[in-house]
Amino acid sequence: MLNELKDGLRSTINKMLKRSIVDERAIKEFVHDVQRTFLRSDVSVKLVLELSRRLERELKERKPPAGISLKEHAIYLLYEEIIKILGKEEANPPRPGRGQKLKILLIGLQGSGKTTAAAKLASYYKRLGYRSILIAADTYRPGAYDQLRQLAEGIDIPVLGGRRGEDAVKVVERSLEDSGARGVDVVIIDTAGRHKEEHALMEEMKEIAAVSRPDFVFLVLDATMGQQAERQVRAFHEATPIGGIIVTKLDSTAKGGGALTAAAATGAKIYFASYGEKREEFEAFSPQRFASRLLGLGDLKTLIENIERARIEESELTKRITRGRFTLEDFINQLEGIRKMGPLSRLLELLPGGLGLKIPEEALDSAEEKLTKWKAILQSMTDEERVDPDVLNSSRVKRIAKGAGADEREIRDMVKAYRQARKLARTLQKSRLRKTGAIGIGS
Ligand SMILES: Nc1nc2c(ncn2[C@@H]2O[C@H](COP(=O)(O)OP(=O)(O)OP(=O)(O)O)[C@@H](O)[C@H]2O)c(=O)[nH]1
Ligand SMILES: [Mg+2]
Repeated sequence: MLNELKDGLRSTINKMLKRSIVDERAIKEFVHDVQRTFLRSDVSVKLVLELSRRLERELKERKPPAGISLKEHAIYLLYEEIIKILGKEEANPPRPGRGQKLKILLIGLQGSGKTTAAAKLASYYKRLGYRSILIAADTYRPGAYDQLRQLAEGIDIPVLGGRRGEDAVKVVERSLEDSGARGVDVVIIDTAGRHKEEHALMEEMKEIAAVSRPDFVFLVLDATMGQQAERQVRAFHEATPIGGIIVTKLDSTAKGGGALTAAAATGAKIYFASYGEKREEFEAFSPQRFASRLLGLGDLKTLIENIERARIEESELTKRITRGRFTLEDFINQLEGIRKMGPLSRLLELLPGGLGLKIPEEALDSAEEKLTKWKAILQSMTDEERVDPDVLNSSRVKRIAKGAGADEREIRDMVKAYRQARKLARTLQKSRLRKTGAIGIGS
């Protein structure tokens, strides 16, 4: 599915990975390639510009975590941006509560794939162990009922509904009554397609929504319409508030990127993606999974996991520092983590608000070099001393030095570096209290 987009993104990535130097020009070219690929997939110019501006800025300002190269980071940032334009959060498809009957209404333009999606949805719920029933409320199109019936037969789902020419609203009312006696968990109502957003047809759809009182309304959206999807989602939403979107035909269009991003841009969530006529070619939609697949996650999985872990470590440390809970032991433990992600001064750069705080360079350098020694020193301290090194006097220092095989001087250096870091932690904490603002690194 979305082969053009996939190919475009992968060749962009491969080009980047092959580079020996990533300079300003390389970044520009990378961003440019990304732009071209998305525009070809009919993603709106506005979204593409937003995405590429953010990508370029992040590439220049955000340093890669330790152990991650600039080009790998570029790919990761692209992954993050794709997730952003796909809707960020994963949508959890509605499920019937205990003893509840979940009523789902499908609406959408003619030929968008409602009937096919209705059967696929029933099959989805069946796999989860729910009993579904389908209601054919399309009384316009000849053979609509039979089409649904045929699709449902393969998955052994009962179909209720009306024949051509009947009043669709009455059909829905009657079928819902019938379904009441059958002890089902999920009722899926397939409606007639609207030619376009015509007033009269939208009115009938409203009426059907009024009598069926659905728990959830899905708009079925044909991906071949590309970025036009945005207008359509808004028009339908005005007539009947939409709970979520099912995007279909992602297999048969080069404009799928446009449809997905335009739909997500309305704020409505995409719940399912359909990429073929077969029942299996339909799945719950996850921006993360989708972005991974587009970029060829097979190769990038470890990279993404590494970066995410590094990000979490950074934000954990920031939290501790800004909370001002920062014992000698924390200090040593965190130095270990800092060593993995680069100098502490880097971490401070990441802090929001441009606090402009700096730990003296020597303190940092010596901390990095002497970390092993310091860990030994820490081992030789009592709990009391670790929590509050202020209790250290010369006889204690002598004792520790002996135990750790260190110079007394080294113990004093360590405590000095710790005090500086603690001071910084307290300053940060105060400034955070003043700002009560966000501290979310990596969020
Ligand atoms: N390639 C492809 N075809 C699909 C997909 N979903 C549906 N179709 C096909 O699109 C055509 C229309 O699908 P329907 O499910 O009948 O669409 P509908 O919205 O119910 O149509 P109306 O009831 O006439 O409004 C059928 O030929 C389906 O097989 C998909 O994800 N990929
Ligand atoms: Mg239909």
